This record gives sequence, structure tokens and C-alpha cells, in this order.
Amino acid sequence: MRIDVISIFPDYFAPLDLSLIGKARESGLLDLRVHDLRGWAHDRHRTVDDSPAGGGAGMVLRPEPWGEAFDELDVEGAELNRSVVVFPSPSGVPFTQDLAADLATRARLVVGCGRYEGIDQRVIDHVAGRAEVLEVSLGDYVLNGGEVAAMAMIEAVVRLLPGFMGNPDSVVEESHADGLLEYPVYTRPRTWRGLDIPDVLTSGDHGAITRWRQDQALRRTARRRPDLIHPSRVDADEELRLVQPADAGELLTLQRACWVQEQQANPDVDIPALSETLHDVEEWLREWVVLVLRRGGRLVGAARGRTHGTSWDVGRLMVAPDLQGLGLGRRLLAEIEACAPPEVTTYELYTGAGSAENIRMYQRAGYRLSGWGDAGEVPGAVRLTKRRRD
Ligand code: JEH
Repeated sequence: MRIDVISIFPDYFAPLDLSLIGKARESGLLDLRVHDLRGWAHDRHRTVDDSPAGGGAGMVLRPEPWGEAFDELDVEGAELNRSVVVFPSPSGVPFTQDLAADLATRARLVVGCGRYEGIDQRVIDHVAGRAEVLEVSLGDYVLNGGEVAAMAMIEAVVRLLPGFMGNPDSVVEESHADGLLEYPVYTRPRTWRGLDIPDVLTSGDHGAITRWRQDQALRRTARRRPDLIHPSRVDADEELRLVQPADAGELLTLQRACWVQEQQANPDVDIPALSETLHDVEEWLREWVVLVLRRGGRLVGAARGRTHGTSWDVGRLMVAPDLQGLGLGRRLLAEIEACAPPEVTTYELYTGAGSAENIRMYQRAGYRLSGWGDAGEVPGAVRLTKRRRD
């Protein structure tokens, strides 16, 4: 990636020679060039600012040096869609991890750092006609110029580059699917100034550790960033009941959301749950025993079952993507098993052969792999069965 930075304070960027960013530059992964805007000013005093049109306090950066800078740096030269010009600005769109990940896929970034009251707006409008332009804000507080914001943005982008710090070339960054803040971390010594590491972390019980961390992350997020949490995550207000015809629409929406990952893990498997219409869902609701789970009024999970000889076919076990990993699937599975009539001796279900996480969950719930679906009716799927215990 090539990054050009334009600033009247190029010395601000000296720290980018240090540490990991410096290594990325040495290794050739990153070609970072910092330019002094005054290099494109031609009067005796290399003036770059003037008073605001229409009056008011402070100074504004004049357009001419910027125009020459963008001409010389050839902003439209790079491949289509692979270059972006970023102007840090207190009135920009928020800088987020998603934006950092987008910028990390580009071949070329140009960062224009303003000062004083900002840059003459015509500069941004002019460049926008020649390249993709973003005015981006680091956050809702006031800085004296774009430099510190540019440093933060560059660090956030460069650490995502494939090959940076041993990043795999394919995965940009495993995103935290649960959208929560991190749980607290500890290291040795076990006791420090009278403070102990929480006992669970030294217990060796990995299930308990995972649950504790999930709980800590949720508590922290609820206190510090309530904006990140949907009520359905925390509300005790939960309801499990047999499906009603009126649930069909929400069920269709949920199953489409839930089976996309399944399709990606099993690209060759035909997954009806993804192509069904509302009408299809309404039909199978009449033929199956279907349980739906609501939290905070929202339909967040479901499962279905029906008898087939002496076995109970289980299927469509689904949990909303943001609530996965909390044990809701296991509970729904147990509940739908409990709906089987007395003559049932075995539970049976199918899942994609590539769905490692699902298969592990079913195995923890007592299911055993009992064959490939190919022999029967579901190519690419595996069959799992479990004896009913009386
Ligand atoms: C600041 C680029 C170029 C300061 C204030 C004003 C706010 C009310 N997150 C960020 N904060 N500040 C910047 C930034 C980013 N990215 C940033 C910059 C420049 C980025 C010059 N400055 C200094 C500056 C105008 N004020 C904006 N207002 C809502 C508090 C008051 C007016 C302009 C320029």
C-alpha cells in the first residue's frame, strides 16, 4: 500500500518510523511518504493560509498549494476503486473499524491534513471530481488539526494489511461477531498488592472460563456502551412457546439470516431454508411441531420436530446471529427433543458436513455421526442420531 500524507507539520509523523509501522515500511509492505504543504507554496513567505471569506475568527488553508499537491501526487492515476483521498475533519463521517478494513483493501491512500479553521472547501470538492474522497472524523471532540487523527487512522489501517505482524494474507481481521467490548485480562503474579486474579481463570475449567468471559464482556458493555446492546441480549423477558401462524414472517427472516453462514460453509449443499418463500414456511408450520423463542419481544430462535417411524426428526434449529454462542441453541434442542411423542426411540438430524461448529454442538448434546446424507436425501450433509433416554 502507498500512503501520501500532506501537512504543514510533517514532523508530527516522525513516530511512524518507529516500531511495527516502521517495520512495515522497511519490509516494503508500506510505502508512506509525508509531504510539507509549504513545498507547493510559491510566495516569499510560503504562505498557505488566509482569512475566512465572509468573516469570522481564525484562518483557512488556501486552495492553490493543495491543487498543486494533488496534481503532482497524481491522485487519479491509481487503479479504479483502489485509491481514496481522506480529509480528517471534525465534521466528517465517523472513523470506524469497518472503514479501516475498507481502507486496508486499497492500493493507495492520500491523507490531506488541515489546520486552523480547515481547508478551503473547493479543494475537497475539486478532488472529489477526480478521485474517491472521504471527510472522516476520528471522534466527537475537537483537535487542533488533522495530523493526530491521520496518525490514528493510518495505524488502524496499516495493522490490518495482509502480511503486517504476521497477518495471514487472506483474513483481514477476525471481527468480533458478538459486537461486545473485550473481557478483562490478567497475568502473573496470582496475587499482586493484595489483589487476586479471579479464581475461575486459574481453575482449569475451560467451559467456566468461557462463560465468565462472556458474562464480563456483557456486563462491561451494558455499563459502558449500552448503545451496543440490543435489549434482547440482556432482558430476562423471555418466552418459549409453540409457533403461531402469525410468526411465519419473522421465522422466514430469521432462517434466511441464519442459513447464509451454513451455505458458505457448505457451498455445494442445496439449503431449502435459504430459498423458501413465506408460503413455504406457512406450509411446513402446519406439518411440524415448531418452537419459537422470543426475547424482549423479538423472535430470536426456533426449532422444529416431527415423527418418522420411531425416530423424531429434528431440524431448523436456529438462533439469531448476534445471540449465538450463549447456549440458546442447546436449550432449543433440548426443548424440541422433549416434544417427541412416547413411541420415539431415536432423535435424528442433518447438518452440513462442513459445519464443524454445529457438529461439535450436537456432539456435546449427545449426538453421534451416523452417516452421510448423500446415501439418503441430503447430499453434502451428515446425519447425527441420539438414542432417547427414558
Ligand atoms: C480538527 C481536521 C483541521 C477545530 C475545530 C473547528 C467543532 C463544535 N475528531 C476530530 N476533531 N477534530 C478534528 C478531528 C478529525 N478527524 C480535526 C481540525 C482539522 C480534523 C483543522 N482542525 C481544527 C478545527 C470548528 N469547530 C468544530 N465545533 C461542534 C464544538 C466548533 C467549531 C474547525 C477546525
